[in-house]
Amino acid sequence: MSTIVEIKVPDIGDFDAVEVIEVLVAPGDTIEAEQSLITVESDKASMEIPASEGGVVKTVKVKVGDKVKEGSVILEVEAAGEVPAAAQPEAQAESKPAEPAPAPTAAPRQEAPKAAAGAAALHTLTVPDIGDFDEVEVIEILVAVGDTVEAEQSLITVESDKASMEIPASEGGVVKSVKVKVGDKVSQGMEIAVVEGAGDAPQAGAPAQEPAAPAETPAVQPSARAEPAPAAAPASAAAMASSAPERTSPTAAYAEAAVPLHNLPHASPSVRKFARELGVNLTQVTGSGPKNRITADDVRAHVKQALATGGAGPVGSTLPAGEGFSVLGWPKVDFAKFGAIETKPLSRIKKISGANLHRNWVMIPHVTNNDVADITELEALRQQLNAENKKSGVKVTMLAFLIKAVVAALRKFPEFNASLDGDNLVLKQYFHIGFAADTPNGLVVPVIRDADRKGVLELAAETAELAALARDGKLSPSQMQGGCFSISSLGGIGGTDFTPIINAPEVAILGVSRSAMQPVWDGATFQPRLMLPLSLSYDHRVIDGAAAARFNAYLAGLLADFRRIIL
Ligand code: CAO
Repeated sequence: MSTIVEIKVPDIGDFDAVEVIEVLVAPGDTIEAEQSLITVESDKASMEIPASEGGVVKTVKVKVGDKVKEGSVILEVEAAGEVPAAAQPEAQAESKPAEPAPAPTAAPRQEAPKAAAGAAALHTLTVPDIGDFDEVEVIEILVAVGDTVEAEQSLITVESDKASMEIPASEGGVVKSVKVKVGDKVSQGMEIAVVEGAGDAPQAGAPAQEPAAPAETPAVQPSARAEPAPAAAPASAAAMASSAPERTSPTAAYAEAAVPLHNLPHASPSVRKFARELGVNLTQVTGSGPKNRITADDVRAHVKQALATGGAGPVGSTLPAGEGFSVLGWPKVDFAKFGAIETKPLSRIKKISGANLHRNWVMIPHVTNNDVADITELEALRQQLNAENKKSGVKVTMLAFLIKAVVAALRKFPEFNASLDGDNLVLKQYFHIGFAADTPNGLVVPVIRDADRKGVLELAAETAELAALARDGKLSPSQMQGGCFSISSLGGIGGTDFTPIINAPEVAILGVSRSAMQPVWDGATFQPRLMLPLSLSYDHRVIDGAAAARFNAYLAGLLADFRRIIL
């Protein structure tokens, strides 16, 4: 036989009118005892209210935005095989958690060393009684060393899978040290911070020390804190710790604080957990719920948008706060509406190089310095060498000269032969030079190792060999690794200038465009000179504009008079 049972809000302390921010079940759902039914939230804590028993949901009596308190009916369930209706109140009463946990309003103050008038003493602020569960995770530290905190000001936010609450200071003072960090698990009595309170003092001559043991009884509390806290909170018991039908108290969280709330994103514990699982930084999610609360759908939409924008969207789990990019989703257009189309998948190389180029373009502050080199003599030399070496089969290319000249410039300007590693610059003492090679399947960058130890002819032979391997798709991974600096030469094709994208973790790249005969003023007359455009893109975090201009001018000087390379 089945009976209809009302499930009510249990004892959540002596405050009322807590707002429902989420309804987690719907008519027809089969629920189990301890399953979360609704999420309620005050200005400082949110908690999920569990079912006192299971069954099939017949009607839901609350909606988002309603205010509820102890005894408010949340829903009616049909409990199969239950006792007759007449017995319900008792049955329900029995299922209700009986032992409310004490409120975490006031952490017992620890005894300070005996005071000397006028000096300051150190007090350890600990986690107060937050119910009989422990190991609750710290998700936010709300104070830092040097901050002045007041009694009842929130110090940290802790969170279980079902509730979050802020833990207040039992007394005020200047924060001397913070004893916990995000991710730590805390329970009652554990140290949160040490504050130095004016008016108390350490023993004369004694260095400021942290108190050793908690006082037997709570210290006299400032009046601001004397406000009685709600005795217990039902949901949180089940909520914070486990499915055990015990209650915990988010009371401190509900107490009035002397300071404004910190910027904890407004979201329920389950949404926070969901976001953590997906690696979503909630500070980058826009909430669509009441008071901009972030819902699970907001998190999903955020992830979808990030995926649609190729990962450059605001899923910022790997980016520090504030470094994410919030951009429009990629336009979805039905091109077939406008004419005939053919859809072709990107090549594997294009997919890989595209993702790398995208990251490098977005994450590196690029600046490009453009210069021109007079290569009239160098080109004459190249042609002469090729005429002389016809039989050898090795064609001397401009690229080989460029590699040689770049190595000399890297020696002179070592910060171009470097990589960023956090706050360090890694300066390389080897000279491995990459060059972009155009292949039928897309761009690849073979690397000439130890280019400083090779002559122009050897460099020409090796670039030709690697370019052939690249075109045949036969480069091994090791032939594309370890580069210090890259050259992208489009000179054989055309163009006057372009902005090459830095090949991270390198810090600069040289783009070479097509050389052209140009009239150059020699002080008396215009001379026809073969001028080669050099476009040097550099990572402005590492290289200053002046250094880039010097590097490019030096390089142009070497190409104009290659004899200088031996200097
Ligand atoms: N100005 C004028 N002519 C140039 C020149 C320049 N800067 N560079 C090369 N040339 C000429 C060469 O002299 C050659 O002419 P000849 O046959 O008459 O001697 C012709 O252009 C073709 O040169 P090449 O391309 O065979 O040889 P290379 O050394 O210049 O280039 C390589 C080799 C592998 C760099 C090239 O084949 C290539 O793939 N370039 C494209 C690189 C690229 O895609 N960069 C863009 C990356 S970002 O998308």
